Amino acid sequence: MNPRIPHVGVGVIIIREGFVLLGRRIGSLGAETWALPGGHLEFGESIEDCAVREVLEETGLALEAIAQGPYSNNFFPAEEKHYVTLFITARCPTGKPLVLEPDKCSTWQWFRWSELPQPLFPPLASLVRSGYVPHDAP
Ligand code: 8DG
Ligand code: MG
Repeated sequence: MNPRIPHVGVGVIIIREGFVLLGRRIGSLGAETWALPGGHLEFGESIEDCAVREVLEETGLALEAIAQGPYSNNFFPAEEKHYVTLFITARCPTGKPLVLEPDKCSTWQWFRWSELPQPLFPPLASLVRSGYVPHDAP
């Protein structure tokens, strides 16, 4: 991938009973940080389809009530990478998140927005700094 152009990432804010789902990243950009499920937008794909696909690939969970969220703009100086992250909000009332890509994520856990773990993946850290709070998950 050409590192000298901005890339589009999708981050999915899955809300269940006031908690949001985060995974601990391993082995790539932002290793050891906590991130929303998500990934690269594929060529020709809609943002919503990307959210559904990435969450299914990574956790096995099926999304409902998918809605557009805010965005963040992040430059990663050490890696010379630049991502614009488009956030999506969604519900997922049932099902246990599975670690389906163990080379990319070591664990999934539910957190309250007011009690997020550290360190956060920079796109999520930017979102928190912006003052954004998901509906029904303060
Ligand atoms: P690749 O194998 O094609 O390189 O990527 P992939 O399979 O799509 O990797 P991924 O782990 O699904 O996507 C991770 C990339 O997505 C990550 O390196 C940067 C980008 N990304 C953002 N924002 C967010 C986010 O909030 N959460 C996640 N999980 N990935 C994000 O730009
Ligand atoms: Mg992916």
